[in-house]
Amino acid sequence: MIGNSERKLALSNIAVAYTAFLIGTFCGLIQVFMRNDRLELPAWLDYYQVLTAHGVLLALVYTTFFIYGFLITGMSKSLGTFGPKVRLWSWIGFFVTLIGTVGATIEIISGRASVLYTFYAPLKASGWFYVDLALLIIGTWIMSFALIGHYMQWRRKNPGVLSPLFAYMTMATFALWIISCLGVVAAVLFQYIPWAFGFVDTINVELSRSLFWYFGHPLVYFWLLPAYMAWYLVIPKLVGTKVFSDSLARLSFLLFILFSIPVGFHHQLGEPGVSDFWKFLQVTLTFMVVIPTLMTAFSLFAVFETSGRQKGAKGLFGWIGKLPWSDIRFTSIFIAMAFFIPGGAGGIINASFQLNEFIHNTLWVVGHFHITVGTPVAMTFMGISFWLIPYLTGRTLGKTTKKLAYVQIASWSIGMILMSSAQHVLGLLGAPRRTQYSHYNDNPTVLGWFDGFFSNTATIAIGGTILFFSAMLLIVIVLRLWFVEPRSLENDLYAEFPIAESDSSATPKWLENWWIWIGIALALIIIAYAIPITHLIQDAPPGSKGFINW
Ligand code: HAS
Repeated sequence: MIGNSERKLALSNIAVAYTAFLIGTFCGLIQVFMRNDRLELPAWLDYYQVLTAHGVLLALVYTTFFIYGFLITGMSKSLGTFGPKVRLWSWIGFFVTLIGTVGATIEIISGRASVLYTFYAPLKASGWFYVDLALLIIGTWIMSFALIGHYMQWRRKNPGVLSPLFAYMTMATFALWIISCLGVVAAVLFQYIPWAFGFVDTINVELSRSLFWYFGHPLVYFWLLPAYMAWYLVIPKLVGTKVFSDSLARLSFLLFILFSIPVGFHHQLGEPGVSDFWKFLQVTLTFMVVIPTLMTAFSLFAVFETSGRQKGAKGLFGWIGKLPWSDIRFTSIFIAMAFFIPGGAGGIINASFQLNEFIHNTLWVVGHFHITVGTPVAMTFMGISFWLIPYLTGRTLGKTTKKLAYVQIASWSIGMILMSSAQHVLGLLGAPRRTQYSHYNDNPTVLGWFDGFFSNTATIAIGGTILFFSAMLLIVIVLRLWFVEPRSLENDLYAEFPIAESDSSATPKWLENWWIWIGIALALIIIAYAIPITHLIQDAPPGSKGFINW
């Protein structure tokens, strides 16, 4: 069992995560009905307010706090109890992140920051919203540096030894997070805050978006990598085998540090101000990110097959029947992984220069992120919650809760298939995103969008409602695991932290020489960004005044 302070810290992070999840999913329910013109909100609440709350609370707040809850537990489990300094700074980081989160949420709910989670200029929020965002990021940095300190202490005590895989992956995730946040921190401190408080009149819009996406794309891998940690480390344990290859796992995380940052322009392919060459270069690097992803898929299939064959599976696919389907911790994460196959394929379509013209700013992209962050990542976090909360509260996952968990995972999958398929199809037909419902004066083409099996108003609403039901079920499960379930007994399967063995005896030591990898990452970032960012500053068009929609 981990130290008491770490336990409380991890539980505090998870509590904030699920509070954000509760409010965020409720906003999602309101949204599906509004988008279908089936719901009229009271005068004090509008669509963009709800959409901003939904995006920020689920994509940023739920994920971030859950990730820290998971990583704090895993770091304590794999490297030992935190020292007093690490403990103190982790708590300080937690509170700073929390203050930023609460402040930003108040600004959004009070209608002073209806700028969506990408807070694109020239839409302008109140200055305090940006201050709160800065606090949120600084808080996560403090927590990250506290854990980095814990890791460094361990390395000092164990010279020349490779760190446990969980700790290594955590460090790679933080390297990615800290480097990528530099872009958004620069934009918030030097562009948004002076502009929103009226110290300057205008903002360089394209520069602010480029700095945002410098951060925004690695952000999606900051969500994904902790899910990958569960895929690499928890899944082999649950199927009764080892990590397929320690060096492959480490290398794939390193490749994410290298290739996930210098690629932000693939979110701006339709925007002026950046020449085709730089967009092309970053699109090429985007495709490099697919390599560690496919290495992960390969390694997982190898784990499944090895475990199946050990249990006597025959034939090409006999191993499928040998997987532990009656273990919800496994089944939930397996389904999450399966969703990443169409999710990732959609990403490759998005990143293809010409196809991006077709899908950019349509509902297709909304469909894409619901089957990437909304399922592979979120459902992996749900699967982790089924054992992490019992592990931290000292309770067990009882029979009734286990049944509820199966219903929850099944309903999330069905709801997501319905809603995201409808969003993909509607996007292909031309339905825009980031806009409130519009019937475009009943234009026949627009009405035709809603004639299909998937692409009709009912599908999104039914899918969204099932998702909301599933989300509420998850809250019930979380509460049961926290307060209601019986205390776990010794050797209780559902109250352990499952980490598979990883044989690092043949792993090259240079894989843990962070300076080399961070150096290469910075070199790639300079190659991909230095010249276009200089152009955006030197040849900047007149800046834009802010637009306030409240
Ligand atoms: Fe994306 C837009 C490109 C992955 C999230 N993406 C977004 C947005 C979000 C998001 C939130 O190039 C919207 C941002 C906004 O508001 O404007 N995305 C990619 C590419 C990948 C990718 C190339 N995205 C993600 C992940 C996300 C995420 C992961 C969240 C966690 N995305 C884009 C582009 C845009 C974009 C453009 C901008 C669109 C526009 O114009 O606005 C790649 O990383 C994907 C690689 C993945 C694969 C899949 C491998 C499969 C695996 C599963 C193995 C399964 C097993 C289970 C073993 C190639 C690893 C077996 C199961 C059985 C059933 C057998």
